[in-house]
Amino acid sequence: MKSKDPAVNRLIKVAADQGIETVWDRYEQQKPQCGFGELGVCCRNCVQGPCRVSPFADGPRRGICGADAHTIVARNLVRAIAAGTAAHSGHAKHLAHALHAALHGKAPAYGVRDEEKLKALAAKMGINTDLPVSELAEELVRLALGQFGEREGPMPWATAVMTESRVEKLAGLGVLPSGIENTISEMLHRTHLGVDADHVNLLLGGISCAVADMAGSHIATDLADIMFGTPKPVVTEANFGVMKEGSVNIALHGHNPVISEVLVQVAGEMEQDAREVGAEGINLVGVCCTGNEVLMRHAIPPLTHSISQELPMLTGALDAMVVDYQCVYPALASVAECSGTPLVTTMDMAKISGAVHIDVDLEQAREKAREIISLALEAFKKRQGRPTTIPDIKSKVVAGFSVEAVLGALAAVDSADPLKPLVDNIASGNIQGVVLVAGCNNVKVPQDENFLTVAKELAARDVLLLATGCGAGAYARHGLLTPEAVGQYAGSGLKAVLTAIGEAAGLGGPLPLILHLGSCVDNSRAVDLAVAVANRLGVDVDKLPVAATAPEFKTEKAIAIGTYAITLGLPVHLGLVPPVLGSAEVTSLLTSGIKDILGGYFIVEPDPHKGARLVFEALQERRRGLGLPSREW
Ligand code: NFS
Ligand code: SF4
Repeated sequence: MKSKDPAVNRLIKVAADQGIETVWDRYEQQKPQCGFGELGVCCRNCVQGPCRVSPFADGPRRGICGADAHTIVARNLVRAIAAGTAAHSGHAKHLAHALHAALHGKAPAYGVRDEEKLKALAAKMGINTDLPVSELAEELVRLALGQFGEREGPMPWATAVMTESRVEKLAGLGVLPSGIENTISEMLHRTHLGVDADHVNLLLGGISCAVADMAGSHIATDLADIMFGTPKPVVTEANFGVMKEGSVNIALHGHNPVISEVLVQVAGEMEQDAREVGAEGINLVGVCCTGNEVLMRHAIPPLTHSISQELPMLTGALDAMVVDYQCVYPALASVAECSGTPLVTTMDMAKISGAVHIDVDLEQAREKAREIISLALEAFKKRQGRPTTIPDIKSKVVAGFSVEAVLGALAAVDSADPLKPLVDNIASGNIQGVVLVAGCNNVKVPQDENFLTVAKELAARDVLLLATGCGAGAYARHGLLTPEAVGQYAGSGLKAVLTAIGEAAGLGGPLPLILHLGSCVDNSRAVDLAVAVANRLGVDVDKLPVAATAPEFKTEKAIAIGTYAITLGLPVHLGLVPPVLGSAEVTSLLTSGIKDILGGYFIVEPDPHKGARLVFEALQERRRGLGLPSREW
């Protein structure tokens, strides 16, 4: 089985019938995958290599330069963290540049849309909030851009978002980053041939880089909220059934809302143009995290996620796939060629050969967006009279749970102390703990299977679930982001709490079973929530019955996020084995030794039932530590 999503399976069959290759075919072609690579013991960091260290006694124990398995595994891991950090923080910097340009009259499509968030954030960062909005935004952007290079003293976007005791702990370990890009650069330096050859020291460097990743992700969330609005609950539908044969269907894919926000604006203005080509209108749909961004702010329906991204074109009804960057499979270009759907790349730093490239620069973003949508209108005209295959499968979705929205709902129960209902219910055991389910789909796992299993197991045991990224996308497509799913899957305690809050907040029923927090940079929202609860209780995050799981992760970004989550003190379950087993020391440090240092640690368990159980047991250990009643699995 390739996917748990019936719509995806139907389109995989269409691909097979048409002889179009997809990610699942290419995975088969790669088998057997290299065992050295899987263990993390392959090194290509210099041209004397590639070297690989053997896990067997009779094979080579060191690379040509003498690096042992521990050094090689640690170097590879740290490089992955650095790459993930570069991706999240590049995304953040792009937003900062857009806001900066807008403030200087050079990006007319952009500006400050959420003054309240701007003021709240400025206050948190120690900026005088009496300034007029434009000056306040200017100050904030300057501070944000100042997080990237080398700076004196720690970064406020790291220290202001953690508990004080966590800041002290990380300072004591010497792992507070001195600037995002400075830290990324240092990790590339340290992993070059002949620099850092102490795996513990390398991992500490990786932890520092992961803190930089958290800061970069946080900047991305914060600036997106300021420029495009802080999400509030929205209701829509997900999965292929949201495509409309008679409309111009445009998929927005990638990560950065800088481009998709303008496409949303301009598409709204081009409805008449669409009707002129015989369409009922323009139907925007989302893929991956750009899809999450526009879902959260504009209720744009999420179509599909991660490994199934090639399939929308096979419906014969997609009129453009517009991509920005990250997690965009190069394979899209070949499918575009077969299907005739224009694939449009929009950023000079992320082109795909075979795609149409229209650089959506800040100065002319609206004009470029018009050009892109016009291409889609042309494609719509051309496809008239051709058959389409749109799987008629869709689910209701309730999304848009920023921290502000969560606190807003809680405030309906207790306006003086919004966190109290949450904290009280955790203490009483109605809620056993809170688990963030994050990360990607991975072709090695039947799509969504681990997500579904983990959520059902934990919800039935009264665990409050939060989701981001393609994980949230999976839940959207399977109907778990709904109040209806509460009746079906929640344990009695969780059900009572979700119902009480939902009714107090005027929703006329429970909150959804799982709260959709946003894209992967929006894991920063989960950090804020955990830190708020920790501060409210006067303990650090590593004491809370809070954990994370990435049951189908794949990217370097996901590795960076997992590492910052353990750095904040969370147990983090991984549903695939990361490439570290080639070093017993690195493996044992990450899964147990580090617990004594940070409180957080990795739990690696590919079986999702067992993984859920281990996460639940980690929550129970924390409950006992706080003197709260605990439960058996
Ligand atoms: Ni996160 Fe989102 Fe999806 Fe994974 Fe990729 S789209 S940023 S990295 S694959 S969840
Ligand atoms: Fe081999 Fe060392 Fe070069 Fe890596 S850095 S490829 S282990 S010689």
